[in-house]
This record gives sequence, structure tokens and C-alpha cells, in this order.
Amino acid sequence: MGRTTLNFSNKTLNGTLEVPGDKSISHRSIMFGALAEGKTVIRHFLKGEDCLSTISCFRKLGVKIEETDEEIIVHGEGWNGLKEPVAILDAGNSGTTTRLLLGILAGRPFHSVLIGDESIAKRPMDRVVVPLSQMGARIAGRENGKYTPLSIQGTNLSAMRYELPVASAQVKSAIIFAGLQAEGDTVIIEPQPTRDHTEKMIAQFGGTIVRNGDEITVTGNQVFKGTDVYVPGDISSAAFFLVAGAIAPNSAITLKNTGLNPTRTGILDVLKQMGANMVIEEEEAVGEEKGTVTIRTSNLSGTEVGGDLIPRLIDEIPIIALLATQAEGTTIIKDAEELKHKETNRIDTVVNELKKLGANIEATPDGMIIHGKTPLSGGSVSSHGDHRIGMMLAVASLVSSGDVILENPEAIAVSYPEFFQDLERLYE
Ligand code: SPQ
Repeated sequence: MGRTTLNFSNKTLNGTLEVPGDKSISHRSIMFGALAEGKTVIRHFLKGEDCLSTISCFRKLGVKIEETDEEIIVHGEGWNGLKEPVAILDAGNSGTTTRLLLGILAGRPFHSVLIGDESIAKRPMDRVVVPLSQMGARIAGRENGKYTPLSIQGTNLSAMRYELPVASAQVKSAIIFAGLQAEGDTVIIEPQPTRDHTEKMIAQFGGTIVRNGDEITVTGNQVFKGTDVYVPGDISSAAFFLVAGAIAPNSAITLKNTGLNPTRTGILDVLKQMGANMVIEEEEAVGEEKGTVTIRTSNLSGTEVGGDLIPRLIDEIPIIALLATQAEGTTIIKDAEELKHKETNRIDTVVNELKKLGANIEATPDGMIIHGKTPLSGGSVSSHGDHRIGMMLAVASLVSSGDVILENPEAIAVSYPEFFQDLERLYE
């Protein structure tokens, strides 16, 4: 585990950037490419560790996947192209890989074993295992299938009607993948909208899924056709530069080809609410919405973040907390208990690490309260193996008066391997 010293104090950031491809969409493009019949060509795929774990799992499941500098080519042979793996499937640090694969493997006629790293071993899998079991899935694991390693004996699944008890795109997607293999119509009730990349991709691969209000209906036994996928820039990665541009002095950053799917753009709403100097230009696109966002140094004020906004910015809360330390007044983040189930407990890690830099921040049972505007100091902090905490602390160093020493910066490679190179390109 390494350590890096960040001395970015008072740097001005200027320039144009295209952040790497969206992580959620990259995972799903491999999954649908593998399940489809024929060739799928994916451009602007995120070669972060999480998505490489998804590729490695599907290769072990017998799918031919080629990698060039520009493209990933998946040679799908339909649902039956997936074969019983002779090796353990390792999802690494990726919750998306683990949970979505469970939905796929539950209905395949073979046995498989799924593991992940230390962080995955602590994240709840029962939120997926319980509904899949109601469909007939046979999954065993530690504490009654709550934790990895998980062993899956694929079987015939039956359709069901299920109301999501948590706002989670991963739970929704796992049930959709199971529903796609079940007899009849599976209906999922989603009280709060979550990212809809799985639904969009079903349409892109020639399948059907219907949304009616908060009800999603998916019919079983669908056949997908391989296609071309362009993955837009990840708004969750762009968020670090949006905040950097808003809080660093005399800065202006333009982010091209950024994903603007409305289920993901909560960060833009919060930046607007806080008074950020920002321009959004949407562009014509097939499938996923995208466009260009420009942000300049801004005078920010505190705000409240909660309710239906939370699933639209769940992964951006660490960087929003930092943003709030640089805004006048109080920011309240609530209804965000889900943060406790991410790579780390992101309520505790955000609060503890930002406190070490002098932030006025306190944890609440479902979020945090931040009082600004606070000058940050240097200090020794850690990513705790969580990529989003690592990037947030690196951006914090832009407004810290002294050096920030960051433990375990390697974690950032999970979603953004070129993060530091991109940050350095914007320095003046
Ligand atoms: O894949 P993983 O590890 O769960 O990644 C995270 C992240 O910060 O990158 C969460 F820790 O993103 C999730 C996100 O929080 C990715 C995701 C998806 O692609 O469907 C959905 C969200 O999780 P959930 O549990 O709310 O469905």
C-alpha cells in the first residue's frame, strides 16, 4: 500500500478534459454483449479495475472478449454461450459485478462460485440473494447468503412481483437479469427512481422492458442482438473536476462527452442549488444522454440534499461534502443511509478524513452536516481503499494550506486509473 504527497495548494485549473467511460454502463455493455448473439463493439470503455473484473469473470464463463487500445469486442453466443466455469469468479472490489452477476448466474444451468476482495466480503448481498431466492434461485454463502463467497447452482426461475425495499439500481438490475430468464412477466416496483442503464441497454440490444410509473415489467426468454455501444464519460468521475473547478481559484474547466442521463445528474442540480457558475450543453445522442459541462470558480452557499435526489447522486456525496466545506453556511445531507453499504461506510470515512483537514463536519444517522466556509489545512489522510474517498481527498488538497499526505492512492484505479494525470493536465 503506497502513499503520495499532494501539494496542489492554490493551483489554478484550466482546460478541457474528457473523463473515462461510465463505470455502470461499461459493466453492463460487457454483460449484454456476452448474453447477446453476435459481435458487440464497445468504444470509450472504462478500463478501470472494476470493469476489468467484469471482463475477467465473463472470460471464465467462456465468452470471447478482445481488447484493443480503442475498443472492446465481445463475441456473444447468446444466453447458452455461458459455460460452467472451472475457476472461481472474482469480482474484485466491484459491487456491480457481484450483484448483477448473481442475477445472471441464478438462471444458468450450471454451478459457479463468486468472490470479491475484503471490502466486497463486508457488503450486503442478501438484498439480491433474498429476492432471487423468491424466484427460485439456489444461492448459498456466509450467514445464509448475506456475504461472499457465494455459491450459485443455476436453476429454472419463476417470474415475480417485487417492491424494492432500498433504492438500488444493483438490486433492480439483478432482478431484471433473473426476470429475463424466467417464464412470464417479472414486475419490479421502484419507489424511488435509480439509474436506468440496464433498462436503456436492453432496448439498445433489441430487447423490451416497459416502465409504467414506478412499475417496471420485463418478460422472460428474450434474445439480444450484438450491437455497437459508445460509453459516455462517467459523470461520477466528472464530479471531481466539477467540484475542483468550482473551488480552486481563478479556474475554468470544460468536460466534453459527459454522460447526462437524468438518473445520474443530481450533482449538477446540487451545484446549481449552491450557486455554481456552470453551463451545461446537451448534445444529440443515441441511447445514453451526453453533453459538455463548463464550470468556473464560484461563490457557493450551503444547501439541503435529500429525498429523491439521493439515488441520483449517491456516489457523489463524498465530493459534495468537500464542496460544502467551501460554501457559505450550512449544508445538510440526509436520507443517505445507503452510504454505509458502499466500498467503505462513506458517512464515517468522509467525516473522519475531512475532519483531519480541519473541516467543520459531523455525522448523522442518515448523512452529515457541514458548516462552511472553512479553510482546510494539510494533514495525513487515507482513502481506506475506497476510490471515491481517495479522489475527494486529492481534490481537497487544492484548497488545503499545507501538504496532504494520502495513504493508499492506488484505490483510485478502481474507477479512474488516469485521475492524477488528468488533474495535472489542468494545472497552470
Ligand atoms: O460497483 P460498486 O462497487 O457498488 O460501486 C459504486 C461506486 O461508488 O462506484 C458504489 F460503491 O457505485 C454503484 C452505485 O452506488 C454502482 C451502481 C450500478 O452500476 O448499478 C449502482 C449504485 O449502487 P446501488 O447499491 O445504489 O445500486
